[in-house]
Amino acid sequence: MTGPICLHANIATMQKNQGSYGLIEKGCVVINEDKIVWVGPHHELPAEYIGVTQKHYSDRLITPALIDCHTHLVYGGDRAAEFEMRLEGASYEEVARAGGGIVSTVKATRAASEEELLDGALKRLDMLLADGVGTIEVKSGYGLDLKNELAMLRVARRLEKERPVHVRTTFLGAHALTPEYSNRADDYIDYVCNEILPAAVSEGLVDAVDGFCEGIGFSRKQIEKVFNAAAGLNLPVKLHAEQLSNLNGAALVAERRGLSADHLEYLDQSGVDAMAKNGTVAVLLPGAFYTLHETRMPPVAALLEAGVPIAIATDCNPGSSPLFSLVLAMNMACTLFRLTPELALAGVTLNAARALGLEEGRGTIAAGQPADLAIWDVKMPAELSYGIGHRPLHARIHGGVLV
Ligand code: DI6
Ligand code: FE
Repeated sequence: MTGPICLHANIATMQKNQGSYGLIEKGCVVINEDKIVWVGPHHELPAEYIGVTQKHYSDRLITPALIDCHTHLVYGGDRAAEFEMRLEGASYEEVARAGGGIVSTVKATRAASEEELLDGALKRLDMLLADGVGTIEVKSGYGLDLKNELAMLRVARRLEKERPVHVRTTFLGAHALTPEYSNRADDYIDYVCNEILPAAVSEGLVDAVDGFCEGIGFSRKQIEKVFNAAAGLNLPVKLHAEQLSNLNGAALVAERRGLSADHLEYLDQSGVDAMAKNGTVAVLLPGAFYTLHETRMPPVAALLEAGVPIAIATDCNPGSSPLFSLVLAMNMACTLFRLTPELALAGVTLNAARALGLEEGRGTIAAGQPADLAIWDVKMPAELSYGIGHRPLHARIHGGVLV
């Protein structure tokens, strides 16, 4: 790239204390190499940027590139047959207890080569990128032994080399119990803590540690052990909590000053308070709510009242959320959970950045931030959440490069 470039458009900076969406109508964002160097109204453009290359997007909208902060993108096989079973009346838990569900994806994942896993993940990633995503979190959790958990994480890391995207990896060894360990959940947790996690960390494959705290997953006590292991390795934690029942998982992860508690349909006020006190982000996953015909709403009003930041993600996975569009997740968050479009956009930008433990300011358009931007074929930010099944992305800028 040769010198600064000035982009003209409507700009949703998402900077706090700048009014709704931090919106600047007829604004300019100046990028130089891979950084944003200036943003503001075009009539305030500093003299030094008047002579540089100008690009006019006229009425289009520029936002920070989107961040999908909760996905299970790497997996083998699919679960279309389970989809049919559930439509005939079986519940997600019944399918899981009958050996389907997560464990069936574990079988297919173990049977796949790393190249096959990569090919499948790239297909899904391309759909998310076409939707303006520039940063994605990817969890392990379908390998559930040393060899296959590491393979999943390696594939997740390779995505960053194959496509213009930032990848954060999360270790989810405590996702489900495989047949080798049936009735030996504590032994499996020891294996996770003493062998799989340390091996993944020593290969540099782990940015955070997650677990599934649930009747069909692991107990609080077991998750505590995993969190202790994470703390011993200086890794931040997050948790699938209160998705199908209330085991007080959100309070557990909050008390560990965790990055996020995710799902949260069954969260109660004490969980909300613990999250507020510790700055733990609530990651809401409307794709799973929708797919599982859930009727219990996450306590959005209580979260907002307590000042808990809310993020929105696809939870892209073959079972509970085969959702490949973060823009559609924004629409679902508005219609199903009654978020405002502004909260939905904050949920896939600055609050998603926070759920990943990224530096302060990530997910906003501000001087000094990376030049990771989405340029949309809409005039105003509410339009992003408004459409159902639309593809409003015009182009994306990643590290200062138009992609
Ligand atoms: N909750 C979820 O939504 C995913 N994992 C979890 O603990 C779903 C995983 C799956 O059904 O494959
Ligand atoms: Fe999940």
